[in-house]
Amino acid sequence: MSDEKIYDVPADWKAKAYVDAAKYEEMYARSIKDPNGFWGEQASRIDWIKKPTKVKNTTYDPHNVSIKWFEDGTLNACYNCVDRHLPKRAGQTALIWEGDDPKDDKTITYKQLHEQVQVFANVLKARGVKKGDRVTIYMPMIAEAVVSILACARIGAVHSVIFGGFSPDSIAGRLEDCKSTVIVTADEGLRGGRKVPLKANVDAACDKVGGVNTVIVVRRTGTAVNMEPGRDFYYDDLALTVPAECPCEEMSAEDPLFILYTSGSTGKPKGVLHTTGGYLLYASMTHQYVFDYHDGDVYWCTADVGWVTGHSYIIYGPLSNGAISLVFEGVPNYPTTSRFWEVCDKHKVNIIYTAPTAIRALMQGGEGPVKKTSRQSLRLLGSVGEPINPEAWEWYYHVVGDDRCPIVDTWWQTETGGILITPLPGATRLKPGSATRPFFGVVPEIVDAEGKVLEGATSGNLCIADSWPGQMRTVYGDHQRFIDTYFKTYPGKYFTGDGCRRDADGYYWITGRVDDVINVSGHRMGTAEVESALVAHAKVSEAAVVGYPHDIKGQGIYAYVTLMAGEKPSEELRKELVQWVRKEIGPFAAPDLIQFSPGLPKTRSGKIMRRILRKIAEDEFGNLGDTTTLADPAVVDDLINNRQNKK
Ligand code: 6R9
Repeated sequence: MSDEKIYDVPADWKAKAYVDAAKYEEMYARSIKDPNGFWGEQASRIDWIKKPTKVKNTTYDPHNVSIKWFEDGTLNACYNCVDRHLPKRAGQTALIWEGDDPKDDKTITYKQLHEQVQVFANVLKARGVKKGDRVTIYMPMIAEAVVSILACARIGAVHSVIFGGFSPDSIAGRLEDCKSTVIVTADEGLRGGRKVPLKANVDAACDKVGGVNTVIVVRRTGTAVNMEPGRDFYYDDLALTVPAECPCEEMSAEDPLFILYTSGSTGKPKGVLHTTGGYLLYASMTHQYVFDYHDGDVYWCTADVGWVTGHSYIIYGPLSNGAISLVFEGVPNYPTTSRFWEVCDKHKVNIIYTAPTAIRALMQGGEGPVKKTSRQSLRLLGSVGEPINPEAWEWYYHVVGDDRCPIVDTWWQTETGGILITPLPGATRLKPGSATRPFFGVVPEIVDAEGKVLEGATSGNLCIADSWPGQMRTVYGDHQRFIDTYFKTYPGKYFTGDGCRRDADGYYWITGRVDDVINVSGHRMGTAEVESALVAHAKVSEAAVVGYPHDIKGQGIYAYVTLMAGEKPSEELRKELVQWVRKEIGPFAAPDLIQFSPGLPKTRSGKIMRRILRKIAEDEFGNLGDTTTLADPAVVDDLINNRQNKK
């Protein structure tokens, strides 16, 4: 078993990292034994307006889940990411922006960031935004995305960032849920040489929901877009009309910082709510220790700011640490598949943090496009978003890292705010494919289906026994849904939705979701969302969606579709349905395979048996388990005979 393959901590890492193996054990033990003492001390890593005297006040009691950290402290997150660095590093680069076109780049110092954020904050204020108001941000990967997010934090507005790949319908649903009246967007985005009609998507979303009174448009491509008089304003016009200075709002540690929508097994995406103090402290601390970030290091997280990884590890973690954070507008294979490594050489990147799906896609192009670049500046490689298969891990390690750079495979979720299970590069021996050990303060537990805690080497469902500062506080506007989703399955514990194995060395191996969430190229979505998009099509009567193993995407989307009476399956209809889902949710949710099936396997009470559909999609139909409870067992033969070819 590949369990036995172990990479030792390199000697130079042991010597110079913040934490070596002995220190990890000592700090971890302390963090568990005395969370109040441990986190109380850590609180001083951020600047408070009023220092907290209380540390942890949390309960997972399913009748009354309540999570508060540092509740009597006050602070401002933007101040921590920008203003507090000015005395020492006003002239230091805060952001390196690398455009989609390799000829486009710029740097922004902390002083410039300070100036730009204040102007943006004043623009928001001038449009009536106040503390506690929700501001929706639908932006490409340009510096103004970061600036607008920090501007919200500065004035105490709650940002809700929507990934630029989402459709007008998805934007509309999120606008409606958080009732935001102000949207920040750009005329168009630019990715891989292609234009993304961001403003047009916002217009279409606004046509579906009322209530938006301001759309602020940053010029990216300069193309002419529809501008609704009285509602739509170009950012650069508004910026000319406001003062240069804007003070930071004093926020309570438990005041909301942002909402980020994420998919679960049922229903509409949930508005995951993060608050200010605990989140910021946790993002900052994990960024420093997991990436062993030292002053002057050039750090690059390739995620989009529309996902939690962008929030915590492009913006709040690195900037609170005074880091140099690279923001990349493009994609790994444009103009060529050497792009990632060329960016590393161009900006002398020391730490790169990316997703297994990108690694697997680049692997297909072989070593050539990597080896023609130097990559000498790289010291540490990171992975996030989905399990990294050992083959991809080894390729990342040997081909990209030239056997020189440790890999930190970081497991966490939108809900967790920051990294929970991860190696620390100076402390942890690495096993390819394992996220290894818990971060400070984190107590993973593996439970069986009945909730019994399993000890030692075992596998089951992954829970976390107690709270950590970066944890989400509620589902926006629906605390009961928060409780039902995360604290009811295994009362008294936070249930992650992931399956997990622990080996004899106490290493954790995340095996993927055990609920109806799929992870396609690191994009998390509920199968129910894709199903409801499909059944919204006039010709579809019923749909069931499952994931299946996909060489590059990790999981692909397999849809079983039953048509309305009288409709005939055809290639055209297949294409039409794929286009339909792209339009309804976004391009990343388009089914890879559609199987037209006259019926779906259902129990006599009418429940679709997804277990069977999953097995057929995985080509494991020799082993379907018990099918005797099916209303019509003959359906299964038809499904097997007409299954879609993966190649
Ligand atoms: C940060 C992020 C969360 C889900 C999570 C799990 C999967 C993330 C992983 C990983 C194995 C890792 N996941 N990191 N699985 N190893 N290192 O991705 O948040 O988009 O909310 O997704 O992603 O299944 O439950 P999010």
